[in-house]
Amino acid sequence: MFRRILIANRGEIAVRIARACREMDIESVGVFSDVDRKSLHVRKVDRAYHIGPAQASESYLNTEKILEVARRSGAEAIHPGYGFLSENAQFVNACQREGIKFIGPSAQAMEMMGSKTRARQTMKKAGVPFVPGSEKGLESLDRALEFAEKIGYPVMLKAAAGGGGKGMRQVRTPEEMHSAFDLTRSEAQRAFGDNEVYLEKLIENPRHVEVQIFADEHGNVIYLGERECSIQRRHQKVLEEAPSPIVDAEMRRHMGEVAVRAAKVAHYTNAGTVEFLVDESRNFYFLEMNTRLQVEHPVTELVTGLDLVQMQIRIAAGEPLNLRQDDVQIRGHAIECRIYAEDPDNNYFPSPGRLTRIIPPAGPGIRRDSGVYEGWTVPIEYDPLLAKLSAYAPTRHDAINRMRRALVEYFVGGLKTNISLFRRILLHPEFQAGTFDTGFLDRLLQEPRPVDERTRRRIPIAAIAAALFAQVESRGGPEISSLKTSRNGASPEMPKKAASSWKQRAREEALH
Ligand code: MV4
Repeated sequence: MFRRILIANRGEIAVRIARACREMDIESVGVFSDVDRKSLHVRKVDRAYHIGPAQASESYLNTEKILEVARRSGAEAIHPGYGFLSENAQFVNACQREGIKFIGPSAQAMEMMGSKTRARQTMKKAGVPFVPGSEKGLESLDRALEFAEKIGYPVMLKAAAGGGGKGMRQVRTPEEMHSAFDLTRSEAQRAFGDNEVYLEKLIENPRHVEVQIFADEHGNVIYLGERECSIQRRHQKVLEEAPSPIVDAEMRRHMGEVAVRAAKVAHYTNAGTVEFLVDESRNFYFLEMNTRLQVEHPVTELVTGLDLVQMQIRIAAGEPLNLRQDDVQIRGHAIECRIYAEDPDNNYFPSPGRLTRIIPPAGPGIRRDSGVYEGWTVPIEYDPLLAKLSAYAPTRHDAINRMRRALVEYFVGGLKTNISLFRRILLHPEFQAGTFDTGFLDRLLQEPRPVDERTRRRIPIAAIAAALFAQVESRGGPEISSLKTSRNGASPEMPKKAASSWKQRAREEALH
């Protein structure tokens, strides 16, 4: 087993990996940029190294700096987390040249999955169902028109180097194809440095269901069930659950076996996720494979009882999987909410700032994977994910109610969060029935925001309290001003007018 692992990431996922390391008695080495000097992950690792300015290209994406820290710290392996260098095949090769183990798949498997056309050709060989369309790139508009005619409109034009929703476009008529072809091609060139595009039949109102697989370096591959990820917006997942409400035991086995076949044909190793689109008749199609540990891995951990990060580390160290497919059991139901510093009144725009107060939920069946702490300032430079809140219960119904309870308990002060959005999702009849698709959240956000009766009654009270607070604060009352100075670390000032401070105090008491 490794003695020391470098965590090439930040925030909640770096904290998550440090936790696995500590449980395995492995030393963890962290890295941080200028704005992450006081980040939670820096406090959770055994030691941490400064790697440069906030801009990711100069720090978390800087291969040379990361490898230099690995050498200097004596780390034997690197865990990339998600994002940043996690799906960079060149980085995997660079690690190998340095004799440092990359905790993830090989560069070859990563490259193959990075090209959607190569992945489709491989899946075809393995008999994995994928969305009907072209397996090769389309070099000209004429070929695209010809092919679209063959599979029938509407179609989806996609960049071969794309993924996660980038570089794709619906095309509903031959007329639309003319502009769409050139646009998608030049977008792909700009975004990925590769203008290869291909066609797929458009699946209308699909669901996004993904299967977690694990492959060791001895040819053993298992699946750990699926995650339902259709609650998303602009290709950013917002809420995930396991198992999927539309997948029964038979479909689970079928999808799982297909996912294992996909991994085997790609000579895949370590943790991977096979993404499927599910159509309205519950047919499923291979979409792409994510070659990393995913944000939403906790829901799989909750329903399987396994530690996915520990499994990744064991596999990277050359150990065989210590469980067979028959040992994997899906038990209960888990839901994860991604708590972001976002402003619901400003189209969920990032709302970073100082966290003046955090009162976290806890109690039965609640798990919180947080990357922040009270008093810390959320930097504007990165994804403003504060925490992932997960609820686990025997049934989906219980998990929904447990999550609702936890969200009521959760208090985050100092910045805006998307917590209120989850109340709406969890109470929505379509969500509760489990009949939603990938368009659900956009439709929900079109609806006017409901104000429930309890909130409505509190609006005048809140307005009066806010007016009084503003009044007290503008007068620089002693209670408030001493709070302010002590917060800044200076010694509190003595109240200037002792007599009026009693009046002030009395008014504040009355407010309670
Ligand atoms: C599709 C599709 C419909 N038909 N492909 C979006 C993310 C990328 N991984 C693939 N995506 C889609 N591909 C065909 N042939 C619809 C989507 C899609 C989607 C997929 C998964 C989750 C959310 C989505 C939201 C919009 C579109």
